[in-house]
Amino acid sequence: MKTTIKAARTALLLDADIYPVTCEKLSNGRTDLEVLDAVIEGGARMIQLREKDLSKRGLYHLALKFREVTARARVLFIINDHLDIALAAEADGVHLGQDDLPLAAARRLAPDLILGASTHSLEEALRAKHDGADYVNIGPIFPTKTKAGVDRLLGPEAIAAISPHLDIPFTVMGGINASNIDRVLENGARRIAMVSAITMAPDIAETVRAFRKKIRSYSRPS
Ligand code: 3NM
Repeated sequence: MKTTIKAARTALLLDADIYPVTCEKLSNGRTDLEVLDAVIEGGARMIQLREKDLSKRGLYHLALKFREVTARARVLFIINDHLDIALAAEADGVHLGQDDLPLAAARRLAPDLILGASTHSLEEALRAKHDGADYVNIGPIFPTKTKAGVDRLLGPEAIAAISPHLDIPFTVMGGINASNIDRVLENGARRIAMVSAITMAPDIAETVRAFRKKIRSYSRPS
């Protein structure tokens, strides 16, 4: 049977453990492309290009380069916020916040893309699923300086409370690092999205390798 493009993308999503998210200004002088190379070297199977300060044109050109590298490495490539850029650059998916294009509209325009949604409660997560999300991110789990205005912390226990009600993959995010990753894993998370704990690391590839090993030391979700 011929594998559809959506099925191939979903298989990569299911395989992902660590989910690095870019932020060039938090990358200790390294470019997003250098960070990309390093996370791939460390074994990441999924990456999100998230650059809030770039022009749309600039983001599009960067996305083309990300597409080239991620296609070669067979890494799932998601773009934050911009469905049009995701389609134009032939990314694998788009990640949408609560104030972005509604998921249902994105789904109508892009049946083959992986749609991810930022959610901050069970209600938002269930609505996102209903509206066509392939995965949801649950956050913020811990305090983070990376994103302004996310001050209603969920805490790691929220993962155990929310996840039994979800039958789609979920990622967790917000302030997760080497000192607290066990607490999200103990509460059932198996796909972990991170900005600064990866982008600020002195040795990004080694850091990703260590996080992946840690995640994989817990059992995979059924
Ligand atoms: N979204 P760090 S928390 C981009 O909860 C983002 O929706 C969040 O960065 C949410 O890993 C967050 O450096 C920032 O804490 C995550």
